[in-house]
Amino acid sequence: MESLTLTDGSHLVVDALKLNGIDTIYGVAGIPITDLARLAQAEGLRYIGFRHEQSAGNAAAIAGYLTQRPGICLTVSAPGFMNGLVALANATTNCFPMILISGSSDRAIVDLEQGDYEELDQMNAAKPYAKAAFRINRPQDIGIGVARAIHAAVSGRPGGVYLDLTADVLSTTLDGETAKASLVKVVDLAPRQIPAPDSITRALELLATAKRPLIILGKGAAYAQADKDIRAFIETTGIPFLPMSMAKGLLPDNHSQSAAAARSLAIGRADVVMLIGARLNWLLAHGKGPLWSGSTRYVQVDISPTEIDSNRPIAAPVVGDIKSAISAFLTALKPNQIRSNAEWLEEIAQRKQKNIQRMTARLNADPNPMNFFSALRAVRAALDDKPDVYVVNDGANTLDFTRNIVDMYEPRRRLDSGTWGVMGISMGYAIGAAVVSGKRVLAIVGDSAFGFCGMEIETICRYQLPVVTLIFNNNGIYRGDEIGSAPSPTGLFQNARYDKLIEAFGGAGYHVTDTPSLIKALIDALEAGKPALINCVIDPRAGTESGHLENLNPKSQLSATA
Ligand code: ADP
Ligand code: TPW
Ligand code: MG
Repeated sequence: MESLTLTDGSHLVVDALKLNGIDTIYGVAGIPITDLARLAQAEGLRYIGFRHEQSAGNAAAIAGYLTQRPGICLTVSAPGFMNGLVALANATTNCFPMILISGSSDRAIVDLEQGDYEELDQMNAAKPYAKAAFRINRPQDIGIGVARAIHAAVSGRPGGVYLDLTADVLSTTLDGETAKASLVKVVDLAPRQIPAPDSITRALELLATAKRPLIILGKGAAYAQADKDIRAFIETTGIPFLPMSMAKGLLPDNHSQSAAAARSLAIGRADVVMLIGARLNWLLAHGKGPLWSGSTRYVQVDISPTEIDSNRPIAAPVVGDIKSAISAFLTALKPNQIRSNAEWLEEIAQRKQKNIQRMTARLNADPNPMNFFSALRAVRAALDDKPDVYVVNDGANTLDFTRNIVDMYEPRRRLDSGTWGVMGISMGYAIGAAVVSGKRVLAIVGDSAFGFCGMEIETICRYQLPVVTLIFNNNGIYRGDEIGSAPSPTGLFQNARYDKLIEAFGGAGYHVTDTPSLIKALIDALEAGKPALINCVIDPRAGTESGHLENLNPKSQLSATA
């Protein structure tokens, strides 16, 4: 008698991921997914084991952003799942495709709340924070469940998807033939969404009436990988552009049409603004208030129809995927339909020149101790001939100053705290970017921001990833405070030697206090392409509370010490 080959749920999950071209898993092992992780590795998937699920999830999310395929994060039940959930919610908020896969405890016990090991109704806990959440209860449903999760993560507006695998499903066996037949290869991962032709005409007509048009590029535009067409549209129309933080480098920051160094003027004076993959959320002051002229009319290109009219009325919505939309714009654009306005470009150029001069003076000063300007002068110098280095950025003042001072020249090279302004993404994003690209990463992080994920330097050393972490160490959240009788709410350990931490794992630690040493440390570390941590001493008085967001910081009218 011919013996039946048997397989089980864990094998099927690995087969289903492989069949769909997924080659990496980011996770933390334990009951009930240890064997699944081992098996994945044995079957040729790359498994990156982290110290905390939040960083594993952040790595998966940024991998999804960079590759247009869902990044996979694997966690254990209840607490492991909850640790990963912050990253899942952050991915959804930022429109990054990822799938959080967690093992879960016995359904019968969980549903009656009988107190199982790591008991939690994970699927329902995930729902409010995910684009979709599914549970697989039978091994024969693994194929369809994985396919559905992949589609949900990547199609339309990308986001985080939760996939619950019960311990039972992972260990249940079924015969090889049935199992094989149950697998599903996803067809057309992210179907094109071609915008209606009349929406394109309407938008072009509005742009043609503009005296002072402006294009704002968001991370949706960077995600879409339509780099050439976006550049062609901007250069053909001559419209100035402004990149949102993670869209920096989509066109090089030194492009003559970049209005980045004249941001307030460009936004305040523009009469028609074309948003491409950028939301009118808090990062653009909701399109209201003193930054805006009040009479601005908008074109908005976005894949999500419900994004339109979310904050301001949109005169010309273009709903579709950016790649198809920009290609449609280029086809429909008539010669000279939109002609660049020399006066408008000149107005921007003059403001740019003035601001750049002011910035240059600040960058060239040599205060002792260093401030953010003199430290970032070193970063600029070190990155000058290395446009392919990924720059990850996490912190408050550290984030604001780096964004404004460090130019980017290639698309999708800048990865940062994003839509939520969340601290602690840096080590996960740095690992994800290094794993996906094999390229060097420079993570520029505040000392507080580093603390949320710092243990992942062990992960970086264990996998020998080319990640250089640069900590702007000003002894605190926003800045360092004088030590009083008790540590202040925003103060951190004074003069901490973060560089010694990485030495515990064989990485290179640097402790620098002046600009020339910082340039040298950065060049050495980046050229070595090995794990390194540069502890850069910044004047504790240099930062401002809440960075550039002082207006969002409610202050008590009563003195705390009264
Ligand atoms: P930023 O923070 O850079 O301003 P946001 O995250 O606010 O960018 O906006 C990104 C927008 O891009 C979201 O509204 C999302 O729906 C949209 N988007 C993401 N991918 C695509 C795509 N491929 N085509 C069209 N729109 C997209
Ligand atoms: C998950 C609140 C915003 S910025 C910040 C915190 C704690 C730290 C800023 O200090 P850092 O940078 O990193 O040293 P710098 O250069 O200004 O000194 N918890 C989460 N997210 C946020 N945003 C906070 C708390 C916060
Ligand atoms: Mg700090």
